[in-house]
Amino acid sequence: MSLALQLAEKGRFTTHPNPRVGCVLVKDDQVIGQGWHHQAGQPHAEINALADAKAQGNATEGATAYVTLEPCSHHGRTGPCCQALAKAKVVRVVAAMQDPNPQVAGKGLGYLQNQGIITTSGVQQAAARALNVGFLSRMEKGRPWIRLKLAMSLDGRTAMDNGQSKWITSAAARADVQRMRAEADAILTATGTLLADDPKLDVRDEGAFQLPELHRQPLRVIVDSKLQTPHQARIFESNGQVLIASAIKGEHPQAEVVQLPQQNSQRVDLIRLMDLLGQREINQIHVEAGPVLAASLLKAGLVDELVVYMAAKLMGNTARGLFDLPELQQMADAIDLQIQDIRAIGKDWRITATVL
Ligand code: AOF
Ligand code: ZN
Repeated sequence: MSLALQLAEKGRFTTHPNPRVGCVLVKDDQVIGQGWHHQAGQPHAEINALADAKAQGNATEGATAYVTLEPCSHHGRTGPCCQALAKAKVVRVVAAMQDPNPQVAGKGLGYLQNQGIITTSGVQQAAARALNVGFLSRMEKGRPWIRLKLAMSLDGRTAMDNGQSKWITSAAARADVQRMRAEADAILTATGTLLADDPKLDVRDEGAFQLPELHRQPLRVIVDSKLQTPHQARIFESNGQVLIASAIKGEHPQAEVVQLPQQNSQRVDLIRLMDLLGQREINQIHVEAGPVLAASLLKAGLVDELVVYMAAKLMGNTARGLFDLPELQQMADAIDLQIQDIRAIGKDWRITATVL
């Protein structure tokens, strides 16, 4: 299963909107075939592993299949993997987890059992879930998994009072951010950030980060309540689509505009936006925005993971903080986080945390 998880990992940047899945076929204690899912529309991991065994001249009869996700039972873009495994006469299927996709959910394993195949589920489940946080969030909650990326000085500042913020972190941290953008299906920002920094918010080779093969530009989503995104903004320069979420009705020459006003306010309803993105098969969102959108997402319970790069700089008391949360007055109001990981990235530190 560890090998199957490593194979699944190879699809990290390319399987969208499908999950990342790996499969290993074992017979007489030997690996006889390996495969992973590369891209939606292409064969699933199991089919690739069976083809690999065949290409090597290995008979699959009597083999055990280790799969990081329950084999599918539906006719989607491709045929059902559970049937292919049964046809290949495997005798045992070990899955890391059930597929939460309602089209499959238990039916794949059920089919295999009916064919007399021994099944096990739940082996290395935590690792398998971690690999597909986005797909699981969309299937289980109907909305994408959201990661908020921030950069700050040692004294917790994210921009000078005049708005300057280039650059707080080093080139190594910026290359790390490219990798995170690349694994997301969509990048979310706000007009304030476009007006202040005019970022491209695309995925590109940067430093040690090289664009993965088969990669496509993520959808860029702009929260733009008053429809102020400039027609010439650099976000429109790269390939890939841009979606503007606005509180007012209107059009934009460079992007699709959806009107999603919050009740009794001039702002965009972020929960409805996430539901819409879930319907559009967006699994994972990467947010790069300023303190206003960061705070709104946090308050709406829409931050699944916070990634903060901390640079060894002091920016002083007139510089701006990470979250615009003026309503926090008492220590009792403080928002508690749980740190999941801290590591050095070049000269900077990267802190990964979740909201408690
Ligand atoms: C598997 N093995 O490698 C993957 C699975 O549209 P399709 O035909 O590609 O089906 C996509 C669905 O199949 C996806 O939503 C998920 O439930 C499952 N993905 N299943 O047996 C795989 N990628
Ligand atoms: Zn399948």
